[in-house]
Amino acid sequence: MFSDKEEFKQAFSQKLEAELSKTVKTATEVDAYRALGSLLREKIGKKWLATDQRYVQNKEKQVYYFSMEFLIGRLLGNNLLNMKMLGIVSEGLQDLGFDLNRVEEEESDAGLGNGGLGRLAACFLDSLASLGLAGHGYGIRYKYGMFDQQFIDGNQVELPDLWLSREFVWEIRRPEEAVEVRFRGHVSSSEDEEGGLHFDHHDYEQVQAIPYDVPVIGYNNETINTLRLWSVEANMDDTIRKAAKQEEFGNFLHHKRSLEEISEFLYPDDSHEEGKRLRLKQEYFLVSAGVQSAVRTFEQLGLPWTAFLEKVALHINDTHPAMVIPELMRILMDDKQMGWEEAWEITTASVSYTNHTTLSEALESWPVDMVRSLLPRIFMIIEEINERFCQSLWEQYPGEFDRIAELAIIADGQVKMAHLSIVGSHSINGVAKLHTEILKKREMKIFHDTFPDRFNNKTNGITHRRWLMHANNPLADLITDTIGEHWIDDPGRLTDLLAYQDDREVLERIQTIKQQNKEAFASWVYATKGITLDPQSIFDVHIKRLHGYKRQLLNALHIMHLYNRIKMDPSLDMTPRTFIFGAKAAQSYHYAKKIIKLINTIADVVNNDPVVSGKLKVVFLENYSVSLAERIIPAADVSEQISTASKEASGTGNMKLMMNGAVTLGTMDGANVEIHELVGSDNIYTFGLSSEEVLEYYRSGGYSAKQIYETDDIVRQTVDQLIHYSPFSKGDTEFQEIYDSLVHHNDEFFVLKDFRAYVAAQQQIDFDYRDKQVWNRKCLINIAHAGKFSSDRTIQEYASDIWRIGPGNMVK
Ligand code: 26V
Repeated sequence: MFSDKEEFKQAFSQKLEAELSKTVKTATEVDAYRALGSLLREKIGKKWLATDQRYVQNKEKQVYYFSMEFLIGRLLGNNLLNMKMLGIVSEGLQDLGFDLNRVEEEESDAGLGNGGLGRLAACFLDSLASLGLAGHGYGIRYKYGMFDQQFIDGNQVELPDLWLSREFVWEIRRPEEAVEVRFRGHVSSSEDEEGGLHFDHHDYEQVQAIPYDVPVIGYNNETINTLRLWSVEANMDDTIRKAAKQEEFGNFLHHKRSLEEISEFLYPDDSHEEGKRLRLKQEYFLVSAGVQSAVRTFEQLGLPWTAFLEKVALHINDTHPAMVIPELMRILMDDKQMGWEEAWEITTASVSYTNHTTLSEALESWPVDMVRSLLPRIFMIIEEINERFCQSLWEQYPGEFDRIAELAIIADGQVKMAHLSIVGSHSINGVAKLHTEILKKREMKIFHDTFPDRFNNKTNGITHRRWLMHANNPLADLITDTIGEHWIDDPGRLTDLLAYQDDREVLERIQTIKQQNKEAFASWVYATKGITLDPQSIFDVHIKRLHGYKRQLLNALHIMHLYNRIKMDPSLDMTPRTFIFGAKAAQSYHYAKKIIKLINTIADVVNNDPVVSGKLKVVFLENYSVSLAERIIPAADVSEQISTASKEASGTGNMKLMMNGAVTLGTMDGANVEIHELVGSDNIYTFGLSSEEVLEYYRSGGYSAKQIYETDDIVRQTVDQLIHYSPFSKGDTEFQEIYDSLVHHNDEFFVLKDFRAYVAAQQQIDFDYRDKQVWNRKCLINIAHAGKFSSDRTIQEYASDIWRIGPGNMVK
C-alpha cells in the first residue's frame, strides 16, 4: 500500500491538487475526506478485480446474502483498519494539519437499516471478506436511509436522512451490469408440440435495476468482496413509448415518478407488518435484480445447470427476500426451459433462510390480490408450490385437514412468507440457542415436526474489528500487549486473558482505559448537549430500538423510583449513576414515542434538581446510529439487556458492550443466556421471569398486573406518578396511555412483575461497583469470553453447515 508516512503524504497532497485543485493549506476536512477516498479507491481497485478473477478461475461457490437492510455506518476508518493503513494515514494527516477523527466525521453514516437485522448483515460482510470467503451482499440503495431523529419538547421528530447529499466515495455505478425487473401485466400459456406448457408475460411495466457496487475489504488479506446495492431507474424508451401511445406527457412524468419510488426510502418500522404495496415492490425489485445477476455470474462459468447448487448459495435475511424462491423457479423454468422437479431441486438446495423474530405482528404476509396483480407470474408459481406442498402433506398425513391448513403457504387470502421460506429452502436457522428452541418447540413446531432436519441454530455475532479494534483502540492495544496479537485472527483466543483475572496491573489498566473512554465521552456530551456528566459515576447504557418488549419503560420507572428515594433521603448512600439512552421509535408507533417523551421528561426533572445532582443524571442522546454506538459503547459500565424473556431473538448490542468490558444487566433472553453460560453468575446480573414462565403466563392468562399494582406500594407510588400530580406528570395526561398499558391493559411485557427483581439487581450493581478490583475483574472476564460472539465464529458456522463453502480461497 504505502511503504511509509512520507509516501502517503505525497500521494495525498497530489490528490488534493490534481482532483480538487486545493493545496494542503486551503483544503477543508471535506476535501481531505474526498481526496483520501479517491486515494483508497485507487489502492482497492486492482485487488477487487483480482478477487473476482480468482473466484471465477477457481470456479468458487459464491454466497449471495439477500437483505433489505445493510446498516453499514461509516466506512473510512474501518477500511483503513482492514487495509492496515490506519497508523500511517492518521500520522501522515496529522503532519499535514488534519485530524483523522474529524475527517471521518465528514462521511455520512450509511443508515440503510433499522436495527439488529441490518447491522448483523453489515457485520457478516466484514467477516466473510476477512475470512477470505466468497460472500457478497445484495441490497437496495435507498435514497433516504433511516430517518434522522430530533427531540423537540422531548418528543421525537423525524427528518429525512439525505445521506447521499454528501459524496459517498465508496460506490461505483455499474450501468453495464443493469438488469430489468417486470411488474404487473398478464401471463398467457401455450403448449408446445410435445405437450409442454410455456408461459409468456406481457403488458408488463419494466424498470431498470442499476447496481452500485461497494467494496467490502477483508482484514489484512487479499480479499475484496462486493456489496451490490440496486437503484431503480425508469426504462426511458419503454416509458416514452407508452406515454406517446396515450398521447399524454403529464402521464409520462407521473409514471416515471411512480416507478422511481421503488428505491426511494427504507421502511422505518421493524415492528409492524403493514402490507404496503410499495414495500412488496421493493422486495421483488431486490430479489429479481439479485437472482438475475447471480444467475448471470453462474452462466459465465460455462457449467451445466446441475452444477448451480454447487456454485451458488442464496441466503435470505428474514422473509423479506423470500421471493428469491419463486423468482429462481421462474428463471429456471421460463427462461432456461427446465421442468418443475429439476428447478425445484436446484432452488431448494440453493436457498437458506434466517428467522430473526417470533413477534407475530412482524411476520410478513401479503394479500393474495396484491401479489397476483403486482407479480402475476410469481403468484402463479407460489400457488403451484403451495398446491404441490399441500398434496405431499396429504400423502404424508391423510385426512389431517387442520394440520394441512396450518402449514399451507396460501390461506385466508394471504401469502405467508415464513411458510414459503421454510418450504422452499434447505436450512432454517434461529439467531441464538433459546430463540431456535422457541422456534422448534413453539412458533414453528408444526414445521419442525414436518422438516426436523432443516432447523438449526446460528448464534449471532459482531465484528470485533469495528466494535473493538476500531471503536476502542486503547483496549485492543492493551489486549495485544497482554496476550499477543493472535486474538485478532482468532478471537476465540481472547480467553487467554483469563490468565490475568487476578493480575492487578492488567486490571488497573483496564480500569484506566474505561475511565479515559468515559471522560472522552463526557466531554463530547458536554460539547454537543451542554450536559455535564460525572465520569466517576456508573455509566449505565440502554441503546437499541424503542419497543415495548425491550422495556425501556422498566429502566425509566426504576430511575423515577431512585429519584424518589433520594428526594426522601438526600444523604442516601448510593454510587452515583448516569443513565444513558439511545433509541429511535418507528414513526407510527405511538406508544414507543410516549416512552421517549417520558424518558426526556425524567431527564429534565432529574438533571435540573440540585438535590439529586451529585447522584443521578439521565441523558437521552438524539439520533442513535452506528457512529453514535461507536462513541457510547467503549464508555459503558453497565449494559441494559432487559427484554421480556422470550421476545428478543438474540440481541447484538449485548455482545458489543460485553466485548468492551461492560457488565450485562439482563433477563434470560436471546443471547444473554449464552453470555451467562460463558461468564458465569458472578459476572452478569440476571433477573426476572424466565422465557418459560412468560410463555406460560401468555398461555394461561394467569398474570394480573393490577394485583401487583394494588399490593406493592413502591410499584403503585411510582406508576401513579405518571398520572397524578408529580414532578414527572405535572398534572397533565401526557402519560395516561403508559399508565393504562400497565394498570388497565394488564402490562403485556411484564414490567410490573419484574420491577422488584430489577431494582434488587440494580442495587447489587451499586454495591459491587464500589470495589474496583472486583468490578474490573468482571470486566476482564466479559472481554475474555466475548470472542465467542465474534461474527467470524458465526460466519464459519454458516459457511460449513449451511452454505458448504470452505476457506479454500483464503489468500493471506
Ligand atoms: C420486520 C419488518 C416488518 C415490517 C416491515 C419492515 C420490517 C423491517 C424489519 C423487520 C425485522 C425485524 C426483525 C429484527 O430486526 N430482528 C432482530 O434481529 C437481530 C439480528 O438477528 C436480533 O439480534 C434481534 O434480537 C432481533 O430483534
